[in-house]
Amino acid sequence: RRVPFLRLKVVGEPISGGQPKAGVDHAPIHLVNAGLPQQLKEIGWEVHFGGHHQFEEIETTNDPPIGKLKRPRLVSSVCKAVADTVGAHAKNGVLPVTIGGDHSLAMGTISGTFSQYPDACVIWVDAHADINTIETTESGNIHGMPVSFLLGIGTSVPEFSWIKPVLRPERLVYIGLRDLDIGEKQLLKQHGIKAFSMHEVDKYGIGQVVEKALDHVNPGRDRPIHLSFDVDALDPSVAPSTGTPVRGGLTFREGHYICEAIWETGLLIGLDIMEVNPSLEDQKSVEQTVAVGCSLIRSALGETLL
Ligand code: B3U
Ligand code: MN
Ligand code: MN
Repeated sequence: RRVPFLRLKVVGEPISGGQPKAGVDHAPIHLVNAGLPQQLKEIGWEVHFGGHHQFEEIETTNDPPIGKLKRPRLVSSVCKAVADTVGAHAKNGVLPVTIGGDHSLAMGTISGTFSQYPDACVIWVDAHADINTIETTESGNIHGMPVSFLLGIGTSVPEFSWIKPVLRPERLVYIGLRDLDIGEKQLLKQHGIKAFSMHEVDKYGIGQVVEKALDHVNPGRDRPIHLSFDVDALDPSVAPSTGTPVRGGLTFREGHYICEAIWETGLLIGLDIMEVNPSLEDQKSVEQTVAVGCSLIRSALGETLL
């Protein structure tokens, strides 16, 4: 079935609280200035750019760590606001496209889309599993943890109690993994979560990997799909300006193929492009990474190759 969306909303989220490096909060403005809204209009979308969220009202001066978690109240309140915005767009039949910001935002975007599509599945494209719990996190950076909150695993943190465990382990699949903490590997095994690491991408090729990933989370090709794409899944030679680059990643085409194949299902109901950081590396790298962010979004939204 085709998703009957005619419009989409680009939600720019200038947030960096889920990780330590400044600049990732400026990605939305760069993608918008690079012409993303116009590019999407040219491929037939009615684009409503929601503007850049302002989070001044959120108290950040007194935000001591909870356990190891850094900036927990800031991250939680921003994600809650994102969940409400994305949820409202989904409810209005508008496709929410969220430009991060860091990947902690997915707690908000996925909570938002699942409020409208509880039977959806998630395809998480990333070098990292982002599934640390308060027990397993070594860095305390919340962008390494959103999946555990969405699954409701690990000791719950009252500040994040608004996040409902909307995601079931069998409705989640990863593509592109290559940098996991020991605790994360155990969590993946323990919960039987399917992952296609770079090893599987090499072994089967990206076409087979996407097919197998869909067979796992979406065997009848009838569940709505939320695609959460961390640009660090791409090789650093393709997307250099990101906070935690890991060598040996997806090629330009492999990344775009994933987006095209999800579009072809006709089931896309939510899209995140996360972790572009325009203050890292030189200007050429920034322009390249911003351009890749834009083209991934266009591919996921049906830009035809021919
Ligand atoms: N697993 C590590 C590293 C990391 C996760 N996500 C990113 N980096 N971008 C952590 O901090 O939890
Ligand atoms: Mn990530
Ligand atoms: Mn990552």
